[in-house]
Amino acid sequence: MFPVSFPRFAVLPWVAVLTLGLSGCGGGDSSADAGDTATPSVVLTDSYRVEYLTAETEAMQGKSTFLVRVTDAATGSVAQSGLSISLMPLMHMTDRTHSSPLEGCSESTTAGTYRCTLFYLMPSSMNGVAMGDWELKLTIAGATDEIAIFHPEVMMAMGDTTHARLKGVTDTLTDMEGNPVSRDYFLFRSELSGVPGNYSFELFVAARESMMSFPALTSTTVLNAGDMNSELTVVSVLVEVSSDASHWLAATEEGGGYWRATGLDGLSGGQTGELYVRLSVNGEQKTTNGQSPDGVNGYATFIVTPASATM
Ligand SMILES: [Cu+2]
Repeated sequence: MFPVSFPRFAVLPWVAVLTLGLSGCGGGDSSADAGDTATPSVVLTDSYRVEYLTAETEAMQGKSTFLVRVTDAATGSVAQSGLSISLMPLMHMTDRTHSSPLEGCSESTTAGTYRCTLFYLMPSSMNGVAMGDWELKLTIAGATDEIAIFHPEVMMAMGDTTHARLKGVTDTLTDMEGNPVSRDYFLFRSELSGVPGNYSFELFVAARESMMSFPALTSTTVLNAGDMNSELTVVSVLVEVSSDASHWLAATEEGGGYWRATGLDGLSGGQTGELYVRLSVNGEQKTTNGQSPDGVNGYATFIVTPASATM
């Protein structure tokens, strides 16, 4: 269930989190947040007024998108177009802080309003138990960078699968004690569209470099560049999708970590089904448990419910 594996602390965080949850953590500001808002909702920097707008999609485990409106700090009425805004998500937990995969921010069709897309690895709380606090740090580039920080409440994923994880077998990172641990690959549901007999499933795939870095997986990237123990020069990526775990369709690379398989059969509108996703990097098939592929560990399972057909 923990998306970020940390074997040495496999038990401790739960103890710590549970203790925190039972000792009145509900009095903190996280309990006051609504599902699709962030606190504060407006931040003033030296030059800008930055407003977190109601998310387009509820801030939830998995793919999430939010909008920020940037105006001038003095009047709050002049839209600030053409800015370069970078995003750094951080989750502060009792025992650690980690980041999350992201696409980033770009200006929307409304001048001065920017759309940011990220992929939350964990919710703020699970079944009423606090997990940690999310921080979204937006840095607006300029002569002097200006920073606005928001704290969204991130909901638990319910129903359809929003993301899954596969692990490297010989593809490893070195942990803080110098031991090799499987590299995690995170597969996020991005979009499911189409009609029965011809569905299209888009995924965003990210790789773990560290607790703070989850770059998009492309077929031409270098992971952990410069780290002699963990560096991996990616030369080939194969993402495959199936609705029966027997017939596989290769996904097309769309760029920026997005991969799309089209022509999927075996799903019906309005009915819950399953899609299976396989991932190979440089010829090594990733597995659910980091062991060699044995037939059942070789793919991730996504529960999906295609939209009902509309005429
Ligand atoms: Cu976390």
